Amino acid sequence: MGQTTASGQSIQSNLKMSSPLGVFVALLIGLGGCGQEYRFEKIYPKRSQECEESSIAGEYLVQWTDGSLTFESKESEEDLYAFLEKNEDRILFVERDQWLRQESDEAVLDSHSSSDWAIQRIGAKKVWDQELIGRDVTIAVIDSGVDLSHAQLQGQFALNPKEIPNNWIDDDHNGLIDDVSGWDFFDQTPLRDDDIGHGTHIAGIILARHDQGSVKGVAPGAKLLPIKFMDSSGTGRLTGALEAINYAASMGVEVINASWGGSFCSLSLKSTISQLEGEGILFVSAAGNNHVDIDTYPEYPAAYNLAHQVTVGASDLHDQIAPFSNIGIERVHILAPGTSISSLYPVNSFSIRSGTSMAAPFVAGSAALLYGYLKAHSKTIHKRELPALVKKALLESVDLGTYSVQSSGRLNVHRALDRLTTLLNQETL
Ligand SMILES: [Ca+2]
Ligand SMILES: [Ca+2]
Repeated sequence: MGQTTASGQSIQSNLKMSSPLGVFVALLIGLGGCGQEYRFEKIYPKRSQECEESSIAGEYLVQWTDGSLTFESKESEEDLYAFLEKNEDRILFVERDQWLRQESDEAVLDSHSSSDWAIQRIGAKKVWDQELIGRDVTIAVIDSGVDLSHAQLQGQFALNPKEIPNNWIDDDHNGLIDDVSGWDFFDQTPLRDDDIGHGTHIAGIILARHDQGSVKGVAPGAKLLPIKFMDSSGTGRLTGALEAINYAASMGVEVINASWGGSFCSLSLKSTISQLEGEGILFVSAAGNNHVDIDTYPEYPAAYNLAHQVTVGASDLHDQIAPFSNIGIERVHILAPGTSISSLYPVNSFSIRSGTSMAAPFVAGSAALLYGYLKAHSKTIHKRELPALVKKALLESVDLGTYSVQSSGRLNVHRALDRLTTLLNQETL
């Protein structure tokens, strides 16, 4: 559990001092002299135009030496320096809070969903035909919320078994009252809705029921943990994203879908995502829509290139890279359909959207199908090994093209399942 300071708000965190972070912090401390200059060395990120533009004035994350993370609001830099001086020995670093944003264009309303070109393209039906639909797998969609009333999402939500609904009591003592099905970290309330339909569209791509409407989710047997941190403008705070990631991990999800980005400089985002590997969680991130090479112009979390992370660019109907999609031969791993995607929209409606935001959930849903297979067929593998195994199967089974991404290809989940079974056979030999 996180530490709480007089003015700080606790964030649940399992953060331990990983060695690169440790080296970095040691370097920071080593570089520092004494007095105000020393304290300034603990403030991250350093001033740069990119960081300055996305930073939120007066709002900070504090990484304490005991591994906990808290928020602090400071009206002036003098207040911040005084706080740092007072707690000098116990603070590893202080980071400015930042804005993050969604990775899709505006939704076009659709009277009923029509095109399912994308689901056909990735070969999902051949996996469903083997009765693999993502059973016993939970996916967190960390986004703008979700339309809880949508007919195609009924019965698809992961429930917190230890929390009794609507009794104003935090029955499971996790600090959140009545968090029965996800949480809203923007308003700090139980999740109610989705202001902009972004999270609902993503949820539909991943696991819309097949028996209630025309959208076919990739993994209709999986469960959804909807976590909100973005508001009606499609932006959210880094602090909210960190809380959401830690909450998803505490609820035991297998896959996290992160169709947002825009951080140019965060220590805490990387260290928090890094912790997921030990929990067996695959982190699926949208590559971003700026039409840049993120190997050269990195933005995060897309460009972290962690072992348990898959970063997804968007392809179109003709299997070309979508004109808006970011690329990167090292840091973007795979393409998936991301233009003119039909999916769900609030309230109980449909829309068409484009963006790498839409490509990531095809991979997240496909990963859920593979996790479902592993849960059913291979119980001996340690959970820590699962994300890298699923990632390997996804990347080594792509439909190849001449794309500037690590796998040089576009997602094919049917072939990924074949590849996974081959990899498992090799392991047992
Ligand atoms: Ca609770
Ligand atoms: Ca309760």
